[in-house]
Amino acid sequence: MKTSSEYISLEDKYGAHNYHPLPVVLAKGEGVFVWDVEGKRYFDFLSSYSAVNQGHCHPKIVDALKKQADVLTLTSRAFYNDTLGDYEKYITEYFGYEKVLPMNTGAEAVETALKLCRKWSYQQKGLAPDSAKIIVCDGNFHGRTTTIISFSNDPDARAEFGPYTPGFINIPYNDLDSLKQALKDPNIAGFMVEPIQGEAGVFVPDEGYLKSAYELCKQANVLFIADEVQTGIARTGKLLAVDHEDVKADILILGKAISGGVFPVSAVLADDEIMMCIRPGEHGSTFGGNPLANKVAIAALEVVKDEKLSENAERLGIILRRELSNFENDMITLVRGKGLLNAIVIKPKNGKEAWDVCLKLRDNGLLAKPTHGDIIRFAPPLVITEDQLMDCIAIIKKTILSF
Ligand code: IF1
Repeated sequence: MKTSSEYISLEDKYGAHNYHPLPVVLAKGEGVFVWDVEGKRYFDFLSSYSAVNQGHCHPKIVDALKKQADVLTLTSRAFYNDTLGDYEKYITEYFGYEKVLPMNTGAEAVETALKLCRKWSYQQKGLAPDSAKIIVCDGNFHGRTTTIISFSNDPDARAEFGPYTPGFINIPYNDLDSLKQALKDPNIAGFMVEPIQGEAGVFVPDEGYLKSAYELCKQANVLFIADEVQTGIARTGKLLAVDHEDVKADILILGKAISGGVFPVSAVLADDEIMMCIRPGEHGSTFGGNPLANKVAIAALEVVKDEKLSENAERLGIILRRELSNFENDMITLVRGKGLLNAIVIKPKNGKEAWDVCLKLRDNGLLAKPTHGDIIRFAPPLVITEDQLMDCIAIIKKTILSF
């Protein structure tokens, strides 16, 4: 058994330096807890960026993986298999769409949605070839492919990866006038938006923004595309974040917790008029819709319902934001979020900033990570109990007061 620092050195020497992880080496996960190689236990307040909403190593989901792994793991889509049809029926009924296109990562699902939207605009809206434009928001994060970072305005995500894919229009987030303006362009095919901007720092748009944006798109015959990779699967206190405003996206993008963090699974859902624009041989993926993914996703989605994770996230999120908003201190300048997708903004003190707070939280048994310098995301697994949440709030308060 190596020490934490030995594991860190291995990654430093042999792994690409495309991340700057918090210095902690994890070896075990169960529910809301993770343990490091020295056996120290932590509350996981990142949930692998909202991929383990059901808690680490949920027994029902792991069991589904184990069972299928002994039978049939991959057929490719060159042949049918006895798990895909059942999964497709289950997930389309679960979210209320006619069809699903199964992929593996969130970025692949976003790319699929963009391609689908463009196809629809040529076949159904009648746009001239190669003229389709898709509106996106400043501060977006939709993944790391070259097309997706082409419309990012985060220099870290974008710099030196050019040349960039054309056909995208950026507008400010949470700004209906700019959307109205952009929709005057007759070549708009779609509007893709995160119902809450995660990476930007958990920006919750004004009440009614999503509903109004949806209606503006309808009037302009433009597809409303919801990227719920991070906000979906009960994270914000409803099954989908768009459910808070009774919006049904034309194209729904899911990932992360659709598998409970047990296996890479993503999905694009739409009704036939849109989904049937892609014909055999025009899109796909070796692992998309594989038997392991299908069984794991069914189990993970059943857990969301069986364990009432949306209700739990709604109720405990209110407690978390109330406790942190009422907490007298001079470092937390803002608390925001919805359900159990929350963030605090840290004002540096004596040269100590969000990163230092996260190091101290780690020492005190809670793992979180800063995003964009001064923002710390608080997103525990949705299986957390009220008592555990109160313990975490005590750790956060104790940590902040220690500066
Ligand atoms: C990283 C955070 C970043 C996403 C939304 C698509 C994807 C993501 C709304 C792509 C992925 C991950 C990627 C990971 C860190 C994390 C993240 F917002 F969740 F914190 F980066 F912004 N749509 N988000 O949030 O899904 O291809 O990763 O499966 O790249 O550093 P993916």
